[in-house]
Amino acid sequence: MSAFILHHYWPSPFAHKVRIALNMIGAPWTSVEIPRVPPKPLLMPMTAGYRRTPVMQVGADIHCDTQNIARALGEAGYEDRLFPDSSRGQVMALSNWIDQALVELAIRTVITTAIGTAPPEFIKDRGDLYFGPNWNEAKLKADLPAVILQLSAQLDHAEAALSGKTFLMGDAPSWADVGLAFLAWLLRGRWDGGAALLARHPSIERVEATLASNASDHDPTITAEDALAIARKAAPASPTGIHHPASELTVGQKVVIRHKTQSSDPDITGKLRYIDLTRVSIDHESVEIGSVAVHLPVAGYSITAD
Ligand SMILES: N[C@@H](CCC(=O)N[C@@H](CS)C(=O)NCC(=O)O)C(=O)O
Repeated sequence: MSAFILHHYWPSPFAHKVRIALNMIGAPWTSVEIPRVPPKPLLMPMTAGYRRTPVMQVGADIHCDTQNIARALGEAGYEDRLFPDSSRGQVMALSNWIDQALVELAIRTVITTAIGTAPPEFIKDRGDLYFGPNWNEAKLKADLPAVILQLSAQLDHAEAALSGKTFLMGDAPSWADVGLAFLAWLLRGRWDGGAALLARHPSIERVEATLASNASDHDPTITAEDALAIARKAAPASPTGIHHPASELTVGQKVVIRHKTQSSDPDITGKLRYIDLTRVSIDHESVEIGSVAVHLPVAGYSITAD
């Protein structure tokens, strides 16, 4: 069984981002399927409150958020394949732009057009997660034409960024191209206007076609109970310490980590284990698994003393 255990469900776009990346870099991975909406009783004991998908487990180290998962894969020996020619800074900047500008608009489009067909509790869960406390279905629908205009403008920038190149960084694919590939997969698969919009962006379609194939190949699936047992038997292997010049926090201090945007995400709490410029880690204990280390990116989250 591979070291990388991906907790995910197949329709999850952000999980698909990691599946495409694992395939692109040739890293074997093991699949654990989790529920699409809470409760997630066999996942949450491991994540200190983080509820989103995907989560990547390596023994008793639990990596949350795809931004941090990319870093974990880089540290596991895949840096050059994710960030060719030492391009990590550029690639992460591009990838964050793809997630925050393009994927956000794509999710808005997909959820808005799913109103009336997807189960109401799913729409409610995702609305509260993505659109803040005051969203409503009528406003989402009224905003849709303007959202699609924004989306096509941002897609045009991405298409232009690929002009004369095979991939965003040149000849080799990177984590940023993975961002475009999962975005295209989401638009094509979940919105009936997606294929027509993508057809106007042939370079993005080419990146999608190159990277998205075989993204489901993985080592045999294990159960969530097996994954919990693996965490229970292991000890966190990640470092400890304060490596952020501006942080006044201390190792062992209780901290709360919150999504920076307004959302229904629960707080993530634990004892600070490690922080540097881009990653924060906490120690977390639960009766089900004992001690694990939970890792998140710094960008996009507020980290404060509890
Ligand atoms: N910034 C996060 C976003 C993850 C995210 O929003 N994932 C969606 C699924 S694609 C999610 O968590 N939906 C709610 C859920 O699975 O409970 C990341 O990069 O991992």
